[in-house]
Amino acid sequence: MDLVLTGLEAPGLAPPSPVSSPGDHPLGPLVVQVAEDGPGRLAWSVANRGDHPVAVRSVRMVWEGRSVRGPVRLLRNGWQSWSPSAVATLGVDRDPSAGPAVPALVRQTHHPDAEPVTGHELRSELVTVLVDRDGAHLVGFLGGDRHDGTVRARPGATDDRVEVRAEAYLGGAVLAPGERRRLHPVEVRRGEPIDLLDGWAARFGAAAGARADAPYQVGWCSWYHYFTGVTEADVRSNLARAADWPFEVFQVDDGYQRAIGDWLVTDPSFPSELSDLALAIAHAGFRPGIWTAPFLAHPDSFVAGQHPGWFARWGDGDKRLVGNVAPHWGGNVHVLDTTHPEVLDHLERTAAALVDAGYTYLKLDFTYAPAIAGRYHDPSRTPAERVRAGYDAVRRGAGDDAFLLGCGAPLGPTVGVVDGMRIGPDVGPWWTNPRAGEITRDYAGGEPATVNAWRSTLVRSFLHRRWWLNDPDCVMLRAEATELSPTAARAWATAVGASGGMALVSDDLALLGPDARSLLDEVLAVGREVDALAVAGASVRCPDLLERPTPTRLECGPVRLVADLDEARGPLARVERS
Ligand code: 9PG
Repeated sequence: MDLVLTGLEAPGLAPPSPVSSPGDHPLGPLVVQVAEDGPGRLAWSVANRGDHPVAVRSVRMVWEGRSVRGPVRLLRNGWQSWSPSAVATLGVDRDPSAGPAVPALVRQTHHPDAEPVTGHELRSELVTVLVDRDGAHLVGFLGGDRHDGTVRARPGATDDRVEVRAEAYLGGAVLAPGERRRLHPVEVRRGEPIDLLDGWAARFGAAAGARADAPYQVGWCSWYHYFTGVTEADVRSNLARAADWPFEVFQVDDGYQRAIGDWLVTDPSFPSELSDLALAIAHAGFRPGIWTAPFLAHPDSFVAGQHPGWFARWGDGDKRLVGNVAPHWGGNVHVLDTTHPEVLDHLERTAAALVDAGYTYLKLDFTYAPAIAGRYHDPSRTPAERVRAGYDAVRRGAGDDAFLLGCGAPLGPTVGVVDGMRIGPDVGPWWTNPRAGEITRDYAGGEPATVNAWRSTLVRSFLHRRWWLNDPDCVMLRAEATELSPTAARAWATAVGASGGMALVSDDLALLGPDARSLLDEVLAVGREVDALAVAGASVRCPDLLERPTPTRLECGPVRLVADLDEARGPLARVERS
């Protein structure tokens, strides 16, 4: 296929405009400037050329794919940590938003633009690779902190055509008269799919000032055994058994806090001061880590009671914007307005207080929330800028030495702020979820299930040490109090090792015997080896990324993950060496 630039679009503001060359192109009240910026790379900007403020939803470059020798397969990269990521086929698969009865909040949680897609259009965030029988093209943005970047592809008017759009999503950000915004450059390149992705990730990471040099992380996390029922006694009993384990981080997850939003006040199940618990963790020889969902607050939290003006709104009235509907948190939680200076100050002070209390590893969760469309204090900010502003405030408060782990996070805006990133959905003490899709419908691939974490760990392996340390999510090694079979638990742990990513154990250590320990030792040996190769510049690649809906292979240097995910028998995986 040949990709030919054919047009520019500003949906809702102007009719599509044909374009074949760089230059200044009027588009309704806007002018879009396109310039060649090195081989296979277009720089662009958008300006408001009128006398009135203009709310800009998105600006798009359009390519026509000609002489296509289909079928066309493409990578669908999800928007945030948990969003499903896998191969799809144009003309066959549908965007999950096009499916039946998807709740709005599910769409808002998995795309910068929650509007459902129509027809056979498919979306991928930040980057895609399109493959036909002639070869592969990459279309990718080289940055993500000014705006989201969505690649949209759809079948063309004839079988030998496709349409590809690179959409700078500004989410209705208001441009003042005369104001110009630089947009993230877009790369269009030909090559081998995995090489293309690897090179793109490296260039993106370098341009975004990625923090990709933290040490390999090994630790313990409370979530996947105790969930919200965790108590201080549970944490302390695991701490008492941890001395013989090779952990560096000991991380308390959701459940210690009085309410979502009140991160410095503990629930009665955690009677000690947060700083006393951190001291106990540090005395045991570990780095204290703690979970927060910094941009959310429950209506009953102190922060919501004291600062009713700190929330994003929706509609015309005073209703607070909902960021998540979580039964385990007692209903709706609301989105803090990260364009409000007082909120940013609060985020900075809260992060500083947690670090002062001893927690130098912060897991920052549900951080997609300020990207949700709503009414914000500063309407000139894009959704990506709202997320980035919140992260920057946390980083200011936590300081340069803190380890920040993004989670539930849009990937683009957070490169350069976080040290680690959850790059997939939650694992769970189960391989598949028998009730998958009951609420989330065609987004079932983003729900908590170990197979879903497996898929993203392989598909997004190439981001490791290019943008941050990949966090594939926790390993679970126990043989009781779990629905994971011992072979499935082993298969998952083996993939975590082969990915070179962060390795946190999430079990009640009282349930683990010598077998669990030797499995962990095996996983860490492979993990450290792969991670060291990645630090030295090797890529962690998934050769069957575009070959099957759930890939089975990873390669880095001499290390090869080989798996068989047979449904009936259950997953098997092992590491081989070449
Ligand atoms: C704590 C957990 C863990 C986990 C995170 C994240 O939509 N939901 O109801 C939903 C619940 C939990 C969840 C994601 C979504 O998991 O990924 O590691 O920290 O929060 O609540």
